[in-house]
Amino acid sequence: MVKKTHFERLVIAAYRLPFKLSKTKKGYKAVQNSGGLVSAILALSENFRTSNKNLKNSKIVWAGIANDLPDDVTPDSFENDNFDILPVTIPARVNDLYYGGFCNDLIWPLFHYFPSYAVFNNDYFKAYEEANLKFCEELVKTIKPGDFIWIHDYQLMLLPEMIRKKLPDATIGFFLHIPFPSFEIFRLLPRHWRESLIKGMLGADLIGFHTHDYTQNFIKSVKRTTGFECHQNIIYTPDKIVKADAFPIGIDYDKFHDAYLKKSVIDETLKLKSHLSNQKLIFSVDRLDYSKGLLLKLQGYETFLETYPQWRSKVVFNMVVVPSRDNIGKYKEMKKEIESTVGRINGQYSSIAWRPIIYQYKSLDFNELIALYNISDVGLITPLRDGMNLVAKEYIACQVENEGVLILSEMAGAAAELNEALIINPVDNIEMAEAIFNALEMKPKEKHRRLERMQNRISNYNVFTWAFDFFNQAYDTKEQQKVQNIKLINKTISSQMVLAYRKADRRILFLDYDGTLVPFAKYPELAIVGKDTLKIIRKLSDDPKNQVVIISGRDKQFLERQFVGVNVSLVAEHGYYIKNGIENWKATINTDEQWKEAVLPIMNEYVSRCYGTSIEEKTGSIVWHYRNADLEFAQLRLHELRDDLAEIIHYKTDLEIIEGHKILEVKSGKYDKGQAANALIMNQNFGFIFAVGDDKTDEFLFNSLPHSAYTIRVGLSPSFAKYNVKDIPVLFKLLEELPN
Ligand code: GDG
Repeated sequence: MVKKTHFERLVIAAYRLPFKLSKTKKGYKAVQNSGGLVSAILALSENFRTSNKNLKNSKIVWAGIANDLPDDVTPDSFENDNFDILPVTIPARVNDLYYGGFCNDLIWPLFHYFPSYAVFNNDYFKAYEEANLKFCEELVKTIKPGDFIWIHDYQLMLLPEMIRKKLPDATIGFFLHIPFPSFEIFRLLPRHWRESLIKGMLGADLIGFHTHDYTQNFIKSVKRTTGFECHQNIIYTPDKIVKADAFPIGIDYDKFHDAYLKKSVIDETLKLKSHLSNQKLIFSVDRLDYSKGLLLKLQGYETFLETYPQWRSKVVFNMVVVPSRDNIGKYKEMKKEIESTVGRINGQYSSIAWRPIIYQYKSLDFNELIALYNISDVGLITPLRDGMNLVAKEYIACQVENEGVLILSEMAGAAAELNEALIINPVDNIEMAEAIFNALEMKPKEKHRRLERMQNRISNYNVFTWAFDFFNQAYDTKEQQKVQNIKLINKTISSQMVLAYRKADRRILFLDYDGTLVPFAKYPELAIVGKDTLKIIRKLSDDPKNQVVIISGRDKQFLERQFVGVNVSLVAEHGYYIKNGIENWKATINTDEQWKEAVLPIMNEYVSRCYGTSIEEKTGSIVWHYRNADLEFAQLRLHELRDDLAEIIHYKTDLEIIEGHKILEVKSGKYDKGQAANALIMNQNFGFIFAVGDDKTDEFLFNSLPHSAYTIRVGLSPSFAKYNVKDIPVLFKLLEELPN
């Protein structure tokens, strides 16, 4: 899977450094932190060194927060074999508002679907910006051309755009380790914050999530927040295309799968077994957090003990809770409640010889963790929400000697891949109790069959496949951007165009109106041509060698009003009417308007069925506008409307449906902008033909003009046009350059 990955340095940016410093007699020593990302990148650095020819000499630089360092700490204190550390320091007060506030009091609860826990505070956002900026400043000092910059998680969502502004050509990937919530949750953020977060992430070339669902949620939020066009999982920002995709993080499978052979693990396993007598073991390990559903897990286990008394004294539940943030009120209370529930259940069901729950509030060392994965009969992983949950995957990888059963919450990202686990809803204590019973009673053959499938999957898509898949897709996206950049008008192309313009004795310029000369407005009547734009057009149209044609879907009257006193030709209603210079309007075809009687009632029905939509009636067409509607809902209605109209079109064969920017239009007769333009250039000898537009209807124009024409699409969408310009201001610059 190495393919295109060939960087010399992988630059990681994550809130937490992979090490903390511990004081020794000689000074300070870097001690590895635990956690999913650290293990993944550590495994990757080992893989670069030992098994990857392309990356043998690649370095990993890791930028993370290193606050409150003692004065005697030097950069050497961080020295280690795997990474070059780039410490980022921010004032403690800012860090509290940034990390404790915006990240953990707002984004964490919101993105884990606990909106009532979310705290909205303007100072939090300011601190979030400040901290991201600090990361950016430190990173741009060190980033070199050719580096792969990989930004991780919800603490750094503004960073991709910040780096992009300083280093436009950098290769930047962003990965979110927690869920990306549905738009209904995301939109709870103040408008400015959510726009900043989305645009911040879109600074990357590639944005990764654990699951397809999170990716779709993100794309919907992009559409709703920015209005950028998205096709499947490609987002067309004004600057470049960005890809969003699912990359379910994997584990270092072999390390977990083969760990049972290690002497230290064997010793630990024997020790644990000696305490268990013949009881079956249920095991769980979670950080103390409300997203983990710890109390509900206890309730599920209690229901199991109640419902299946035959299992009492034959089973033990070892519940490990890893300490976290327990100096904060909410966490402190949660811990108390867990402990009192454990006490109550143990109090109710214990006998002299048996305690149903062994509760531990601590972190385990690696050998102990593996031994517990290894000997337990059931892994009980039941978060209320979890980006992925690596414990579930590690548990599966460790089922070698004593094959166990995984019970997994459907709310964990891991459930998308581990669907042979017993999947449960964590709030349903009856379902959880049944699953525990079924797991304990499951036949070895069935356990083996389920495990085999899951093990195959996670050993194939392991942490290395995950990382290289991400790198390769990022390089693919870069390639796609290059293809587009070739089409983007650069200095050379614009100079050629200016030269061709000047050489020609007769020229014709077709300019679309909405989205090309005038940005879209909330209501069509508000999209009025600006003074500066008129100046540019006048300059072009006053040249006797030029014929300037405004070519639009708008009606005759509107166009006339916009260009009073300007020497332009007008094409209205997508080519239905042409006004050639000072001549009168001419219709290009003859149709009656009877067809409208069949179409109008259907369109009206859709105005009632989709709030915010409206109808515009023109001579040759009827338009359904949905710019001001809920776009997702309107998309649904759009499909239905198309289906309803298809029935009419079936027997009225001269009717046509066209779709443009947030509109669906039904027109009668075979005319389009391409035919209108050809009527204007027919039998004439133009040495320079120029056409610009931004919409699907302009594609007819681009497609039908002679090959020598300079055709340009505004925006980055794929097009028949020869070139793209990123936005209207770039087009105006070009139009200004032509006559000078
Ligand atoms: C984020 C997302 C996503 C846990 N307790 C002990 C211990 N661990 C190790 C496990 C595992 C890791 O920590 C925890 O896995 P998570 O999946 O919860 O990872 P986080 O980094 O906390 O969370 C999560 C993840 O990122 C990766 O993208 O899956 O959804 O919230 O590796 O083994 N390790 C040891 N002792 C413990 O007591 N040694």
